[in-house]
Amino acid sequence: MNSTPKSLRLQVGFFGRTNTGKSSLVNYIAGQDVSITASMPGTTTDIVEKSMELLPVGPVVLLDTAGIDDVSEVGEHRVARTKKVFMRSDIAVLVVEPDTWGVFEDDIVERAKAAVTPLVVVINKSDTQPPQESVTARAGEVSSHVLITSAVDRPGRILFVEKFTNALLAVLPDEFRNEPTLLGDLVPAGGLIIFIVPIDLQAPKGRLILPQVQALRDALDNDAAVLVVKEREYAAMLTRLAAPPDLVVCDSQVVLKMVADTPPGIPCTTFSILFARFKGDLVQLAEGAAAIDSLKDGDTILIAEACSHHAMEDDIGRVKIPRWIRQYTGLECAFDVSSGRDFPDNLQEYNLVIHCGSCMLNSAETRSRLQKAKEAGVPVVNYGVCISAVQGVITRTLSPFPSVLMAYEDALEDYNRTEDT
Ligand SMILES: Nc1nc2c(ncn2[C@@H]2O[C@H](COP(=O)(O)OP(=O)(O)OP(=O)(O)O)[C@@H](O)[C@H]2O)c(=O)[nH]1
Ligand SMILES: [Mg+2]
Repeated sequence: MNSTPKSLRLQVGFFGRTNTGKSSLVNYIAGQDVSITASMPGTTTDIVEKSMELLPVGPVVLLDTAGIDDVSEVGEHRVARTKKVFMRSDIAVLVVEPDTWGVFEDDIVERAKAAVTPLVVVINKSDTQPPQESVTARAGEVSSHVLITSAVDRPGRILFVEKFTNALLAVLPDEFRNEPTLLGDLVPAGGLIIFIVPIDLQAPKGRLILPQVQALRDALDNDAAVLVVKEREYAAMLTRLAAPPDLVVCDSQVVLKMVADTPPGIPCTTFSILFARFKGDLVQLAEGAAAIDSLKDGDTILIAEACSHHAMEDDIGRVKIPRWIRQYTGLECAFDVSSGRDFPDNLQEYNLVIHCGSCMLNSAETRSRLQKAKEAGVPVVNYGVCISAVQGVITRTLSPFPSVLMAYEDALEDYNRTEDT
């Protein structure tokens, strides 16, 4: 991530009067305190930048600015500096209070128009009062993307970040509109990736499986090199390299060995996680993985297979995953299995759905199943992400995707909180 040059990162500027909550909003989106906030107007005196990965938009820089209504002596300099940030912003976010829209807001709108910078309006502090009609009306006139929020509403954060990201996606300038890639964005051009591919009895004769071939192709399309190795030779191979690899990717079944053999600091993940991200499902699946930690004795888990197959001895879905869940949680849960085209209608009766890698389903079908689970309020995880979780290495395998990791950790906290209450 850090090797993405700043100019390739989408720059999102936050503008508005002093005290509207620009800094609070930047912190809210970043999920951490990067900018100082205070009830006193004029708190932010210089530009504060936060680089982060905001999926599925990609790498972004959030730019927190000083309020443009600062009339103090030094205020003039600050205002001048804020106006400069305007020139740098690819997208401008105008932060307003529920009851205030005046010349300063209009001024920002004019600047955005003049610079042909897309504008998103955030009406903040909605916990203090509902937005006035005049404010929502004016906001709606100047932007088709108006979000109402409260930067102090912690439980509402994930939903807001999703809405905010969708707004950014909707107004994203073309040059930032990347085709989704499997892994090309995770390594610099000329980088080295190691694939750890177990060749066991289940491996097809004489070839690699399609996801591995697709990942290989994606690496080549992005001018990276790939070294393919079995898990047994991996550690020895690492010692032969002059520099550490930029990324290591393994089959979920050997994730524990990969993490054990990979020195900290080298980003590593699994094919399953790469594909879940590629299809746009990773955040929901990571949140589903967090639910494993709050399972209780007697909970019922649905193992959902997309294709009907003969269960093999030591079958991953029917045997291994239930065993790992038992070992990881120390609980006795009940497992139901559904297979084939039909996804049960009684999802709300389950405490967790563990879905197969859905190699037989297209993205639309996978997404509709995930949506169904979301509507039923049931956490859902797939085999690959689940394996990382029950092997206790998920924070490592999600580390190449900071915003996903954040969503996972937030979900863990949320589950803990609901348990406490
Ligand atoms: N109730 C409520 N308070 C908020 C909200 N957002 C921010 N605040 C509070 O409003 C005050 C100002 O927030 P800041 O984030 O510092 O505002 P700012 O726009 O960055 O202000 P300047 O840096 O001075 O321009 C702080 O006391 C925040 O805690 C919100 O959604 N609801
Ligand atoms: Mg501020």
